[in-house]
Amino acid sequence: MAQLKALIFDVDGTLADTERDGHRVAFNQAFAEAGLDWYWSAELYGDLLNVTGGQERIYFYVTKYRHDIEQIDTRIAANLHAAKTEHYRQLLAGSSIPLRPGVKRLIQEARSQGIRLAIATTSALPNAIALLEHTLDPSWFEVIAAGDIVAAKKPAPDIYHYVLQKMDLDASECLVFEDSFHGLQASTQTGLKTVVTINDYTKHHDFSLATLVVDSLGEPEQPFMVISGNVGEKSYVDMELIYQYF
Ligand code: XBP
Ligand code: MG
Repeated sequence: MAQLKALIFDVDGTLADTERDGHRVAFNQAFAEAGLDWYWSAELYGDLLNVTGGQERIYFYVTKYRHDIEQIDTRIAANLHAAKTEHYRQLLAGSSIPLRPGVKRLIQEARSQGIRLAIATTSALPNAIALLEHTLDPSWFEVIAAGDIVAAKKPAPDIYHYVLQKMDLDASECLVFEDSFHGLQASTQTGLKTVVTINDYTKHHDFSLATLVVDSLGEPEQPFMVISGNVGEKSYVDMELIYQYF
């Protein structure tokens, strides 16, 4: 059996619940600022999350929901997305969105054991960095693979291939943390074992390919709920539980 060498984390929905109260809000601020009457409700945003990448999501919205607009100019979409990124960064600076339960504890435990860390996200790099700056420390992560660094975003496996190549590791030496079907497709197509922490937007997704599915990583005082997988007597994800899968 391979030895565990690294943990690879998705960002949005996995490290923190950034979608509904972060990205969505920032998109709406950018639309209002541009004088557009577009508004993405929390419910509508659930459908828009079927497309990964902020700019791609703008195109998807126009195509699916705005039959009054023939098509959106690529420059306008890029400007809207750039404005949204700025709003998102300000939002994180003002009212930082907390990490999900257990994330910091597990990352600190992994670091103390010399386990290497990386990020694999479809979010734009400045957004990923902003969250890490406000919650953890970007320097803890050997590779921060984000946004357009690869040609195809999740569910394509490209971002995970990129991380493995940069770290010079084999898929069998790593464990991934994801929160969505798209993310799980990307990681499992790369041959990576994956722990899924569900959230309100993803709890109905198909996670049958995951190694373990829980409602959060949990804390000693805040046990997780197991959706699928074998955790023995454990009530939160720690390195001891992770080694049971290696
Ligand atoms: C989540 C996403 C991203 C964000 C918005 O990515 O799908 O598109 O919603 O990001 P992940 P940008 O879960 O892989 O981190 O606006 O920066 O593209
Ligand atoms: Mg995610």
